[in-house]
Formats: sequence, C-alpha cells, structure tokens
Amino acid sequence: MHQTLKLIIIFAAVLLWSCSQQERSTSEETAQKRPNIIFMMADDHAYQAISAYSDHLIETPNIDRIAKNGMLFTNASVTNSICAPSRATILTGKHTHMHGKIDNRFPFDTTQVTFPQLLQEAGYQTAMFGKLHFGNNPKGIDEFKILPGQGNYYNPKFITNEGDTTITGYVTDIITDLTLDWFDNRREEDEPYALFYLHKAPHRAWLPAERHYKEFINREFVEPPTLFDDYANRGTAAKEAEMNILKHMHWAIDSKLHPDVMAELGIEETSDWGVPAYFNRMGRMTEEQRDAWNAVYMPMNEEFKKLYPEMDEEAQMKWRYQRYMQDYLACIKAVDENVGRLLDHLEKTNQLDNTLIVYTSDQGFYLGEHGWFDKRFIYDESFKTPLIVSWPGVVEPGSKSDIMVQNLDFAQTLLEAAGETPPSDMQGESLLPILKGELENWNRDAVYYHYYEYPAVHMVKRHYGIVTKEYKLAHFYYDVDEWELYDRLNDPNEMNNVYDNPEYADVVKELKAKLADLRVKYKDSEELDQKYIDKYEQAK
Ligand code: SGN
Ligand code: CA
Repeated sequence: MHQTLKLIIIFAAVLLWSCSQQERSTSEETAQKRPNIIFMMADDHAYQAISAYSDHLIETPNIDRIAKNGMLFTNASVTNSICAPSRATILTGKHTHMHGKIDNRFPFDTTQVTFPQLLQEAGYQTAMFGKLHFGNNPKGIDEFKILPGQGNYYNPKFITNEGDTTITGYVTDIITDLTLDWFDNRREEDEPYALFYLHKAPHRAWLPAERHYKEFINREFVEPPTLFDDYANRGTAAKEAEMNILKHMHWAIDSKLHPDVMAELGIEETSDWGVPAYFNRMGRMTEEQRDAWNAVYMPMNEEFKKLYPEMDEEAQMKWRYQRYMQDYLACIKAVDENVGRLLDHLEKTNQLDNTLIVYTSDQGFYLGEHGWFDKRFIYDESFKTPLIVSWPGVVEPGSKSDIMVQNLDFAQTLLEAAGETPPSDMQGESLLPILKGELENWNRDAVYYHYYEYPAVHMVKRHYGIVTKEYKLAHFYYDVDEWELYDRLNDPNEMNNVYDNPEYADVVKELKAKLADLRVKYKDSEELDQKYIDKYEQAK
C-alpha cells in the first residue's frame, strides 16, 4: 500500500514536470517566433537616390541588400510630407490632424500612444539611436541616444537617458557606433527587441564625411528633365514656393561658397541665415576636420571664381544642381555604408533569420525635379517615400509591390508582426497581407494627404488631397482657394494641372466625392482645418 502510494506520487510528479516542460517550450517557441524589429529611417532620403529604385544617381549596395532579401514598395507615401509630423504618424498610426503634430513647430503630444510603448509592454527590449525631432523624449524606449532637434553632422550632441553628451566625429558613423555598442553590451538575449536606427543624414545642409566629399566633389550627375521648370500650367502654390535651387538655396552653407568669395564676386545670399549658418557649422568642426574640409572645398571655390563671371542663370543653375547632388549624395553614401555595418553585425551574430527590417525615410525629397530641393508638396517626389521591408521566411526575397501604402500603416504592421493587436483608433492598415502575398482582402484604392506648415520656411501653401493610382486631386487653401488635378499615368512628371480641362470633368466629380468620404473616414474636416489655422496664428 505504502509502496503503491509512493509510486503514484512519483508518477504524478513526473507527469506534472513533463507537462510544465512542454508548456515552457511552447511559450519559448512563441517568444522565438516574435521577430526582432529594426526600424531604419533616414531623414529626407529621396527614393531617386537608392539604387534598388534607380541607379541613375548613386549605388547603395547595402540598402539594396535589404531589398534583395525582402520587398521593395514602389508606391509608398506619407500623409504629410514633413519631418516631425511624419514621425508622429509613424509612431501613433494616426493622421497628423488626429495626433495633433501637424507641423515641425508644436511639440508632440506625449499623451498619444506610440507603438514602441506597446511593444515595450509586450516584453520587447526597445532602443532608439539618432534623430527623432519631437521636442520631447520618446516614450516606451528603454535606452535612447537622440539628437536634439535637427542635430549636427559634425561632433553632434546627444540627449540620453543619463543626460546630454557630445561625441566627436561624424554623425552617421556615430549613430551606428552607438547602436553596435548597445548590441554588444546591453542587448538582453532572452527577449525580442525593437531597435529604432534613425539617421540625420541626408538632411539639409548636407555636410558629408571627409572620405565622401573627397570622392563626390569631382562627380557629375545627370540632370532631371524638369530642372528648368517654369511652373506654367500649375497653381499659385508651385509658383510661390521657395524651394528653387537657384533662387532659394543658400550659396554659403548649402553650396559651400566661402562668404569671402561671395563678397568678392558680389553674390548676395538668398536669405539672412545662409552665411551665419556657414560659420556656425564650420565653427563646430575641430581644427583637423576644418583643415581637411578647406583642403577640398577651397579649391572648388577658386574654380568657381574663374567660372562665375561668364555664367548666365542657366549655367548657375546647372552648377548649383551639381554642387547640391555632390554633397547630398555623399551624405547618402555614409548612410549606405553604415547600414552595411549594421547588416554585417546581424549576419555575424546570426540574427538575420528572425529579424524584420524596415528601411524608409520620413518623406521623399526633390533632387532638382521642378527646379526644387526640399519636400512638403503632394507632388510625387515628396509625397512618395522609400520603403523596403525584409523578414526571412515571411517576405519573398527580391519581391516588389506597387500597392499604395503609407507611413500611417507602419505602427499596425509592426504590432501585428509582433503578435500584438493594434489599438482600434489607429487609422492605417497592417501591411502583413501584402508582405505575405495574401491580397484577397486588400481593397484600398486611394490615400489621403494633408500638409499644414504655412506661412513658414519654403512657403508651401496648405493643401489636402486624394491620390489614386491614376489621379491626384489637391485643394490648396488658406490664402488661396485652388484645385489641382494631375493625370498620373499620362503626365508622370505632374507638369499639367488638368482640373479645368472639360475632358476631366467626370474624374473631378468622382474624386471630389471620394475625397469627401476620405475626410469623413479619417475624421478630418473644415472645422479642424480652421482650428489648426487659429492655433498657428495664435502661436506667432
Ligand atoms: C530646416 C531647413 C529647411 C527644412 C526644415 C524642415 N533649413 O529649416 O530646408 O525644410 O528644416 O526639415 S536649414 O537651412 O536650416 O537646413 S525637416 O526634415 O525637419 O522637416
Ligand atoms: Ca525630413
């Protein structure tokens, strides 16, 4: 009897133990299945400057590695083409009128729920390195080292959990050093991670690293066909925008003419901060960095002194476009190399298989199209943004999608990838069906856009609009009341506003109705437009 009881107890104990072991291994398996997430974002990185999209300007072999392993989105766009609003949309999964960060001026409302907070609650280790641009620190991030505001290219200051620190060196390299240091020293192996790797480059005023300006300053780049756009057949907004490479870009800090050379040639700066910004940026450099810089940029200045007297406006535009591309693309070269350093680390430490990687930008950018730099407009180069996603075992390597997706969709996508249910007030769509190639229920055929920051730098008027694969309809308001319609298939460069063309009357009618529906769906309205105008005017 005694013996039997003993046996029963032993048997029961073994059974219990084996059950608990089984449970543990299932929960370990689920944990293992939750992918690590690396969200890589550059600032103002035009898709025209990624060779996975097109190699007419630059080769980006490392960013292309992500495309080779994953999916390249050729129709990804933002809901509001400017830095901080786009970042707030990415983190909250809401349109800018809903999270309230409509422009770069007002601080982010920290009562808004962001997806890193939800990932952290779900047991993800979270870290953020680089540029956030919120006016406040990120929530839901275990460790952050972020640049204050726009940050600096040379010897940048960082805000960290433990106070401020200034690091000598070049910002793109430093952001990667900080990231690799976190991997080597503070990454907890037993939980998945969400890493935000956020480059400042290639934001204006385009200060490249020494190894790259040396190489790029002698390169010549192909001009876009619309470099000399005169904005005929467009609205007032395009005509009045201050984004022209010849008229509005700074000669000093942007084109890197020395203010003494400008004075000698009688060149007037395009605004009153081009020259102070030049001295400020050069003033941040160590003597060694400045000497290296001058050794390359002063001979360029000398060369320009010889050319300038013979240059008409066309020649000046051509010269300034080349200068712009040399520095902008040299900044991208450093981003690409550093993406390579990070990918190499993941490969060496066998992390690639269980890691979902996103490469994107906070918006697109004009690289001379329409004679412009900067962004803000609903027109393609700034409306669209690069988006590349790899996730081994889920996303078909080397695949492409031309489905219209937006930065609005990222939060829901990444939460679902992590096995979490996104909050119901997020306004995007999870992209998992597209990533998995399961498109039966995908039915979005139009996206919504709304830009606010006006009057302000670059003077791009307030506008909202609807974009389908075939058309783009936009309403410019506040100090104008103008509509523009572009036939995207027949006029891909958006040179002809056909809003008043009777042939498009039906299209206009249909799109206006659809746009009104989208405004209702996303809870935008004339009242809100006015509310944000009032708020802006009060803050002046
Ligand atoms: C600065 C730039 C602008 C740029 C804004 C916003 N001027 O003001 O060209 O549009 O930032 O950029 S600069 O001479 O100071 O560089 S954003 O990416 O932060 O939205
Ligand atoms: Ca930006």
